Amino acid sequence: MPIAHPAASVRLEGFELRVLHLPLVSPFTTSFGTETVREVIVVRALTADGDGWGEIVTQDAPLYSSEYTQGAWDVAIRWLIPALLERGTAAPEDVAGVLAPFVGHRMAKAGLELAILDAALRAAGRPLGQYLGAVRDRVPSGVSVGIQHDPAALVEVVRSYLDEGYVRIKIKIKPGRDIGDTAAVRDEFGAIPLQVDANSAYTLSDIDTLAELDRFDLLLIEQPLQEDDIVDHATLARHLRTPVCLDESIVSLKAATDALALGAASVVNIKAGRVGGYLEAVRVHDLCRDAGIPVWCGGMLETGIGRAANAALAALPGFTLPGDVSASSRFYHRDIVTEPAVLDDGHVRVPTGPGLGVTIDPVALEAFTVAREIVRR
Ligand code: OSB
Ligand code: MG
Repeated sequence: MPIAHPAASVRLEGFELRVLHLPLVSPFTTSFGTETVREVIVVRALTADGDGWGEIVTQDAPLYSSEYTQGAWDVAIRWLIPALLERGTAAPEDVAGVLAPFVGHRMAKAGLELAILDAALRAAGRPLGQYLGAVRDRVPSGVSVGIQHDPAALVEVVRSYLDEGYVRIKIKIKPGRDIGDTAAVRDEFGAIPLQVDANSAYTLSDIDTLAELDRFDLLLIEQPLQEDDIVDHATLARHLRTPVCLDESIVSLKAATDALALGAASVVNIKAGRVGGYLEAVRVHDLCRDAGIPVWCGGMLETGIGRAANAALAALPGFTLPGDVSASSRFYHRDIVTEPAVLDDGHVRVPTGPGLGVTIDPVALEAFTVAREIVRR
């Protein structure tokens, strides 16, 4: 369902942007590289109705998507924030339209929209989950496991997450680290809910290798081919028994519509940053729900800000598969909110306080800040 009750406008006074460097508890390796520190942009909307917080989920380098920290920082300060401040007063539902003339930069737009959404909902005393249409008070928690030194090491890392209670395991794969890694996890743990994520590391010429994954009864294979390979994903899907799920390719409601029409995905990963905001994410959810396509909530190693918002989103009725909504401790020793997401019986709670329902820890925020800028009207 579309947003049932729109939020009231807030009177924008400015935005504070910060680049944060958060050390990861362990390196995170995907087909596109290894991260040891999470670089992320935190947004604070300064309004006459109170502050709101958002997160721009870009990474330092444009390897997962074309967006990256310095690009998002520049476009936000040079173009997006001035357009919003020029307007002066904005409801969360207005933000995408105000920013629509600027092509792309969806993660930057999403972070600004979230900050305005948080400010508006806090002012109205409304929780984000309720606003988005959440139907659950907690969401099943999956974990995304990076590529390890070897399959034996992967098995031990997976074991520790299963022991913590995660209800679904996703392992990253790449050419040469696919069949062996998947077999090792399947052989060790039997019929656990298991899926793989290739982050665009393959081409259609790898179809025989990808078909070998069919024997592992995976929940899905996520984004085997490149972002704009919609037709090739449809071709691949016809040759695999494993359901094909798209992540990188689903950059908007339109992209999702086209992918479903072509049969390129039988499952969709929804990330608010990738589609330009939580409101567009709800629209993708609604589309997939109407089409009978299961969705799940992806992650971008969010801080407590984005993690709270993801838990709210993942509580919508079409999110029928466990998402990458892990406990904060899966990535961080110390979060920037005072109530980091925790794992309880394999689930993460949907915050119930106004807006995001989390409180920023100003000391932690300051400790991780490496750059800060304020833009006022
Ligand atoms: O492909 O889902 C992905 C992290 C960064 C960029 C892309 C991806 C990921 C993850 C981590 O898999 C998911 C999480 O935040 O738990
Ligand atoms: Mg992915």
